Amino acid sequence: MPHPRDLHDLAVAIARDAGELARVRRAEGVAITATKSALADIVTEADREVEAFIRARLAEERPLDGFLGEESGVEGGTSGVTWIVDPIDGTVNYAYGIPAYAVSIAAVTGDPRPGHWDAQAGVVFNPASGELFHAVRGEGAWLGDERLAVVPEPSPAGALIATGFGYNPATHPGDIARVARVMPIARDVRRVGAASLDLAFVAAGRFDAYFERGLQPWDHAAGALLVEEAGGLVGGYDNVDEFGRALLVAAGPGVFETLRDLATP
Ligand code: LIP
Repeated sequence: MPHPRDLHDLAVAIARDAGELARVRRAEGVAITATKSALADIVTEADREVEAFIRARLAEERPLDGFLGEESGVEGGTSGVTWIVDPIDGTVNYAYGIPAYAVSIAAVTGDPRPGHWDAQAGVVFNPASGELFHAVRGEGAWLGDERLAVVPEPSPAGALIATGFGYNPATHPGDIARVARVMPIARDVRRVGAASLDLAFVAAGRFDAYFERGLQPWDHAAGALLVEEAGGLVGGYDNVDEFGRALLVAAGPGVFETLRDLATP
């Protein structure tokens, strides 16, 4: 089994190059090429091109590894390592030209399902800001060379809490009701539009917490490792709503359980 740092170093190198490709394509102009689960669930040609770029680089460097990507699906491997990739997380932001999108790459071992895998390395890179968040299991979470730490306990003013909403309009009433239940412990809420950046911001102490239902493995695989390596807690996967959407809660230890309880169901 490879050393997690070797997986990390490969993920960082690929994320930087993939992010630059995404940035260049954004500057050239982005065309929406298809919709997926709902009209609002879009995919651009850049999503597909960037994922193909990442997949090819990983196959070249580590041909026996598995792969799970948002745009091209799953391919099993024999090495015990699976790469979980969102080529452009925050696709709607990307399409609108909002500089809040990220390349998210995680290397996991074991069962490649949320709550079951063992994340070994993760990278979340926002090419618009140049911020590269990264972590190796057991070696902390970092923004560049800066060590990250979650907010251990929210201030008396309340927690700054990020969340998100699904693409299916039928889920929105329940999502809004969930935010209303959480508001009594919040000083304010934020909606970035990219789960990987929400999680990176929790790790960096920019948010006290984040929660969202309906995320895909590639949305959170890397960001969840950042939060855990920054001293935070991530959970909720076993809590599934009537639409089959699992809950994800990421927070510092001082607010995690309270938020998880308020965000359920
Ligand atoms: C997005 C997430 C975001 C969520 C959106 C969507 P995508 O991922 O990052 O947090 O609210 O519904 O799932 O589609 O941009 O890769």
